[in-house]
Order: sequence, then structure tokens, then C-alpha cells
Amino acid sequence: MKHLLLFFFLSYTTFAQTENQYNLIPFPARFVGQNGQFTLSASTRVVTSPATDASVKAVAQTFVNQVKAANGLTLPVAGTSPALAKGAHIFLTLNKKLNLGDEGYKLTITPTRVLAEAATPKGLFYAAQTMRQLLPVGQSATATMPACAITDKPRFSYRGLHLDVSRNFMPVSFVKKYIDLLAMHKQNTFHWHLTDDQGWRIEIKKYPKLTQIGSKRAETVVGQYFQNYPQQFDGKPVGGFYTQDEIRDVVRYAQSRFVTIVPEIEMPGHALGALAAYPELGCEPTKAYQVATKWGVFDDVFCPSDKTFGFLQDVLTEVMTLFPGKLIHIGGDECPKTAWKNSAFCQELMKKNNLKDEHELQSYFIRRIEKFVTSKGRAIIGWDEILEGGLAPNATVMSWRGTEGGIAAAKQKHNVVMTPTGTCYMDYYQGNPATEPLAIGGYLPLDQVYAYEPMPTELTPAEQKYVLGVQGNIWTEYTPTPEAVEYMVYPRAIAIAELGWMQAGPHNFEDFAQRLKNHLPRLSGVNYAKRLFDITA
Ligand code: TNX
Repeated sequence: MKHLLLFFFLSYTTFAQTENQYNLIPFPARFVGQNGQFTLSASTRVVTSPATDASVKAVAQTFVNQVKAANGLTLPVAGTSPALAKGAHIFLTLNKKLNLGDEGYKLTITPTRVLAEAATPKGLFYAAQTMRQLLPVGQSATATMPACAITDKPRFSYRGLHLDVSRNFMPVSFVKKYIDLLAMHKQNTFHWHLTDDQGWRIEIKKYPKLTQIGSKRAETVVGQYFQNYPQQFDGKPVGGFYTQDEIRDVVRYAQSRFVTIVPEIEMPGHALGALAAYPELGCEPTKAYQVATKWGVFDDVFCPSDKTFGFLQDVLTEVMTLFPGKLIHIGGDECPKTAWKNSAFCQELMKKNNLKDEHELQSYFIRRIEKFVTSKGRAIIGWDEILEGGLAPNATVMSWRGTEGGIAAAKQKHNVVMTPTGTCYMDYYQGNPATEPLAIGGYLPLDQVYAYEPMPTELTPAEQKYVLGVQGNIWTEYTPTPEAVEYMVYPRAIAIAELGWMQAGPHNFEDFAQRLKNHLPRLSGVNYAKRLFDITA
């Protein structure tokens, strides 16, 4: 039945080609273009139903704010009433009987009314994001939406975008803009990489030195660390962190756009920000650990001592108070084993717990943390190195070193998010390295991102159920400003958003590129890679 329906969707969309569909990213599951248009007038209202539902009203309010900002139009919000129900308005209606999941929606636009229906406020929010894309670009006195019938729902439940704020700090205003843009493209998860060797960026009340000391580095290595020998430093201090009030503000902002934030606290590696503040958490407590001023991977990592676990549990407790989402990212990547090999304490601990090597010690570390997080009703997610030495029972795996980790985890019946470097890393060059801004390396043009199929064919249908979705990542070693980040992220992140939402089946890059051309002018004020995507052509 499911396949039949899908076939229906696909064939319908193929034969009902109209100009209008070329505005929509991600492309809906079913789009039927019709004749005519709905014209917004001074009397048009956004009518919410049920009239008393505060969350539907909130969706309507977010939508009218967005339309005001993009089109300069003022649309009053009103709860439904018998008089309004007959009028030429935009209706946002909860319909619990709609069978499109908790993110799906139906949007019916005729010359006399616009009806958005969904079983949840979240579905209505996505209907509203589609409406934004059907309105004209830019300010105008009146505006129209083309008549059409859309039935839509996402392919994957996890559609993520990541941002590293440790290597370079990004202000709250930019984080909000980033969240707004990912939600506009119907992504629902923001992965906030908050701690690393080069800076600890979240206020933890119990450990003030994390931000007093750990959020600051003296200077930064210039150029590409791996190629520039001898190294030079710029002599400019870098700092910055988010207070807990700021974090709460960002969380509320994300909630209003149905975005869940996955906060990441790195362990056991990438820990120099914390060790500089509290050296007793390292395997050499008397060492003068420094917040890293170079990029790369460092041998100094958290020591698996009771003191460290106590510290991490306190930190995670505060983190879980701030972030209401189920998933807590505990890092787990790139943890060299040198410090543990040289530590008498670690060797003793391994003997006591029958651990045959340091990989099993890493697994022991992650399992202890996993047990704690699970006991608080949450779940851990970690980079694919958490497979080393055996996965913790309830862990979700983020597959970044290719797809192998994700495939292995799904086969072990663990949830998986796919974010392989080769197709999802936006710190790779998107054009000719000779003329593009300095990047980490690699080459990942837009069409290569778009060609990625997130569902590994190696998995059986039963195993495929564990693949929750797909995410794009931006590490910020070479992007010190919001503008530099935007240049790398857009439009590649928009392609990744479509991979997460659009139904399975062949995705046509030409078709995407055509829609993107119509869509990019909406991103005014965003420093997308304009010179690579000449939209005036
Ligand atoms: C690897 S991807 C890392 C990051 C770096 C990135 C640079 C991952 C889990 N770890 O710490 O920033 O490479 O591309």
C-alpha cells in the first residue's frame, strides 16, 4: 500500500508540472498546480482553529512575523468564528484525523481561500513555511499565492544542521538566524557543538572557571595548520560563551520554530577547554593544560577518574536543565589513547574492570555516561567512534567517517544519523581551492551533496528503520565570522535539508538547481556563496 501511494505521489508530481512548484525547497511529497491564485488583501486574516488553541495561534504569529519581515505585509491573526469561516482568509486548522504523521500537512490554495491542515501545530508550521515560499520575493503592497493542492510529509524524522561555536565563537543573533533558516527548510534539529579543545562556550554555574578560563584562547594558528610549517600565530585573543539566560532564550526561539537543539559536550577527547580550567580532570593533574591555539587532535583528554565522572555528571545535569530535548551529544570522536596508556591509574582501572585495551576503556567511559544520561530520562548520541570497544546500550550513532559506522550501528539495532564527511561536511571546498576562501580541504560541490542518498543500500528494510535521518556539519576552524560560515553553508545546507525531507526516489539535480535559483533571492541578508551561484543568469 505504502509503495502504491508513493508511486501515486511521484507520478502525480511528474505530470502536474507548473511554474509554481519551482519555488519549493524541499519539494513536497505531492504537488498539484491549479489555475488561478489567492490574493492577499487588507482584509485577509490568518484564522486559527480551534479558536482557543494557543499553540496554533503561536504558529500563526510566527508566520505573520515572517511575512511582515519578508514581504512587508501585515496579516492580523484571529481565532475562527462562524463569520470568518466563510471569508477569503488563510486558515490554519488542526485536523487530528489527517493521516500524515506529526510533521505532515495539507495545503489547499484556491482563489477564494487558503486552507492549511495538520494533525499537530508542528505540521501547521511546515505548511506556513511552504506558504512563505509561495509568496513573491520581496516587499509589495499586495501579494498572491498560486492555486495548488499540496500533501506533504518528511521522509526522515531527524533533519539536522550542526554548528561548531568552539573553534570560533558565534553570537546569539547569528545562532538564531541560523535556526530560522534551517527551520525555513523544514529541518528540525540544531546540533550545537559547544565545547572543544579551542574553547568551552557554555556557562556552567557549578564550574565558573570553564568560562572564566576555558572560553578564552590567547591566539590562533594562522593558515592551514596541517600545511603551514613553521606555524605562525595571529596574536589575537579569541573568547566568548553563552550565559544560561542566553541559552534559555535560544532554546525558546528554537521551540517556536519546532527545532530541537542537541547540545554537544565533548568527551573523553577534545577536552582541552575543560582541562585548562580544571587540570585535575586530566591524567596529569599538575600539567599546565592550555586552551588550544592550534587546530587538530590533542593527546590530553579527560582521565576516566571518579572526579571526572562527577564533574561530567554535574555538567550534564545543568545541560539537561537547559535543553529539554531527548538527545544529548557526548562527542566521543578522535580520542587518542596516549595519555591513558601512560597513566598508572588508567592501567589499574583497566585491570580492575577486565578491559583488554584502551578502546574498551573508551567504551567503559561512554557506558558510564550513558547510564547516567539514561537515568535522567534522556539518551546519548555520539560520533561513530563510540562503536569502539562496544556500543553503550541506548546510544544513537552519528556516522561521520563515511557510512560504515552508521551501517554497523543499524545492524546492531541502534539508531543512526548519517553525516558522512564526503557528502555532508560544509568545511570542504565548494569550488576551486585556488579561488575559494581557505577551507579544511576536500572538494564537495553542491551537486555532489545533492547526489547523496542517506539510506545505505547495505541495510535490510528492517535495519533501515534505525536510520533516523541526515545532517550537515560545519566545523569553523577556517570560518571565523558568521559571514564566512554562511558562505560555506548556503546553499549546500539547503540541499541537505531537501535530502532529509523529500521522499525517496531519484532526485534530479537540474530540477533542484532550477528551484534553488528561484529560492536564493529569498535569502536576502544571508552571505550565501553568491559568486558560485549566479542567480541573475
Ligand atoms: C573532525 S568530524 C572532527 C572535528 C574537526 C573536523 C574538521 C568530527 C567528529 N571531528 O573536530 O573540526 O574533523 O573537519
